[in-house]
Amino acid sequence: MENEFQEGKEEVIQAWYMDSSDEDQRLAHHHEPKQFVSIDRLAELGIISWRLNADDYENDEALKKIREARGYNYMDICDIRPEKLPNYEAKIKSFFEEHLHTDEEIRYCIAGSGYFDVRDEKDQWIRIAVKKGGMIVLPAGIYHRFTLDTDNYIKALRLFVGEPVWTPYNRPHDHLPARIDYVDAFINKAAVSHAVEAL
Ligand code: KMT
Repeated sequence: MENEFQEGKEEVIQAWYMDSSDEDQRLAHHHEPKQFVSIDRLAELGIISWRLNADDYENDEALKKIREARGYNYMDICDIRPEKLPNYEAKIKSFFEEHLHTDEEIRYCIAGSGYFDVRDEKDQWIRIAVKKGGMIVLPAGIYHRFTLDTDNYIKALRLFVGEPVWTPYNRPHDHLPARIDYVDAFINKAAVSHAVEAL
């Protein structure tokens, strides 16, 4: 399943290491020169992604297949733009607080675009730019945050297994079982594989 629906994915999902400037969070925050991060590296951090046909999300067999395989029975739409989202400024601020969830965060961008930032195994920020047609899964326990880009608009499907729980646990919440499991499954492994590559 993780290897299906990959064609053309790099057109809608791109990732790079962020610079540390405290300029507007909506800017790209590239290093100079740019330091792109491959989809394989994201997979090492437990991040899964697909490219789907966002013009047909209501009838799309590919989306159905993913939902069935991964048990994503719940789905709703969030429309994030200044004129649509109640409490826009407060919500944007809370999305950008570094946090984790005790379940996966599954988002499918059907219009607009946005940035999902995640921490790598060395605690560096990787910015994942997602555009229309990009679907990503951030694993339970990964520290992350979200921001709109300078277009100020994303429409995304939110999926979930069972009754949705959106609670953000702002960093630090290292004692939560979801965090401990994530560190065991991905952070320690990624750190070891990079140490071996460096030998
Ligand atoms: C979250 O939980 O951070 C969000 O839902 C961000 C917006 S998803 C496009």
